[in-house]
Amino acid sequence: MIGPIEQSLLKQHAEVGPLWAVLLDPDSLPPLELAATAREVQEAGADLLLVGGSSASPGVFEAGMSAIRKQSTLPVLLFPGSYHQVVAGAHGILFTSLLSGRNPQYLAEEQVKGAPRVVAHGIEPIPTAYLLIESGAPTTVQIVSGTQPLPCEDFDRVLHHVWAARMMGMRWAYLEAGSGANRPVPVEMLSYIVSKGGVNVIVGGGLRTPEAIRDRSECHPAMIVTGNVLESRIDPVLLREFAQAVHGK
Ligand code: 1GP
Repeated sequence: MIGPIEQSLLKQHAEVGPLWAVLLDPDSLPPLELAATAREVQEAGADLLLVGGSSASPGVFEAGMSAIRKQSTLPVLLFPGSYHQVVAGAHGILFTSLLSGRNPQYLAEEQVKGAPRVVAHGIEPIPTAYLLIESGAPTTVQIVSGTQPLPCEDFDRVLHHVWAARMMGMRWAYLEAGSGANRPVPVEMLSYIVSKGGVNVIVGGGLRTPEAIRDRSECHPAMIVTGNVLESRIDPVLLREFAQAVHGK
C-alpha cells in the first residue's frame, strides 16, 4: 500500500516534474553543519532530504536527524547504508535492496534486521530497487557492499533489473553512479529506463554541475539526488542554480 509520504511525493512530482533531493550524511558533517545545510537547501528550493551514509557510528545518526528536523520542514527520508542507520525521526525510508549485486547481506539480510526498526519507529517504507551503475572507478558503495556495478553501456541489463524489481512489487528504482562518481549515470540510459521501466526513477551520484543536473532533469526522472558537492561548500548561488536545473527553469 502506498503511504502518505510517497503519495505526496508522487503528487508533487506529477505537478512540478523531477524532485530535487539533497543527501545529508551525519557521518560527514557535525549536527550544526547538517542543520545549516538543511536550512540553506530548503531556502534554495530543494524538495526533500535524504539522510544516510556508508558507515554508522552509534548515536551519530540520531543526533544528526534531530538537528536536521529542527531546522527544516522538508520531508526527510532515510537512505541507510546499514540497518544501524534506521533511526527515529524520519518521515519515510527508501527501503532498498541492492539488486544489482549478488551479496545476500545487501539483498536481504540488512532488510530483515532493519524491518523491525522501521516498524518500531513508525517510519513509512518506500520499496526501492538500488542499482549500482558503472561510473569509471570503484566507488565507496561498491567497496563497502562488495558488489560489482552494472555495465553503463548495457541498457537492457539495467532494464531487466528494473522490471524484476517492479514484478517483486518495488515502485521505485535508484540508478546510482556512487557518491563522488567520476561519471554520472549516462543521460541515454536514464532516458531509456524512465521510458520503459514502469517505476519511479531516482538518479544520483557524481552530479556536480547545473548542466549535468539539467541534462538528467530533461529525462523526467522522479527524483534527482545531490550529495557530496554540497558537503564541502554551501554556495547559495550554486544551490539556486541546482534548483533551477532540476525544476527546468
Ligand atoms: C549517493 O547518489 C548519491 O548515494 C549522491 O551522490 O554525493 O556524488 O552527489 P553524490
